[in-house]
Amino acid sequence: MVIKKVSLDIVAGVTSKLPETDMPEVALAGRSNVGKSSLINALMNRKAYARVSASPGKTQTINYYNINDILYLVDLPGYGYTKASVKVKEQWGRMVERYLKGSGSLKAVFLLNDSRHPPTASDRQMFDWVCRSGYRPVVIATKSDKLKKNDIEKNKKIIRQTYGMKPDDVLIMTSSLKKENIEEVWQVIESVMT
Ligand SMILES: Nc1nc2c(ncn2[C@@H]2O[C@H](COP(=O)(O)OP(=O)(O)OP(=O)(O)O)[C@@H](O)[C@H]2O)c(=O)[nH]1
Ligand SMILES: [Mg+2]
Repeated sequence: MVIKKVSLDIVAGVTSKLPETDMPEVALAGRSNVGKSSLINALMNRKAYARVSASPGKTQTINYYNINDILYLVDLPGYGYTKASVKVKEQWGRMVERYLKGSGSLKAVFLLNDSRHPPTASDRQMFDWVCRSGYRPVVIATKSDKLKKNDIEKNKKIIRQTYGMKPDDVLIMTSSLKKENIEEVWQVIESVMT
């Protein structure tokens, strides 16, 4: 995708009504600090348009990034932030559930997973949630620059097994820092847009 124009069009808070958009949406879900905002920046070919957290749990809103007026990349707030209060966690769950159930334009949900670690219980819950909502799971493993070459295939296998992914389910190892496999992620986005 040649990026001609990006803009943060909509910021939806925990209690706000979610917008009905007229462009396809691809959402990114994952634990706090996994690298969602960084991946969005890499996809948009911008250094720091989406806010990257120094401290986890920064993105507490659903942010809609308009790409070339043809697509929204939707940055969902991170889950699994242990320091968040029970109330915040509940609000998070309700907001994301509302989004997954309610968005008429949602085409795919990308599940981001740190490439160094096997999926956690909350990752697996999110994975099941996405599948049950009728979406094909697409797993994006992040921060692959932190892995030794030898561990790439090994960790891919562990992630696949832990989620119970089917052989034709997509898993892409990425590094937003090194811009690795970002084009592959774009190919998946483009394949689900129509
Ligand atoms: N080495 C490396 N670090 C990364 C990569 N992607 C993200 N990070 C770092 O991981 C931290 C979290 O990144 P974010 O993109 O803010 O993560 P997030 O998932 O948006 O976090 P929340 O908004 O809190 O849910 C930051 O310090 C990033 O610089 C990557 O590909 N490689
Ligand atoms: Mg973020």
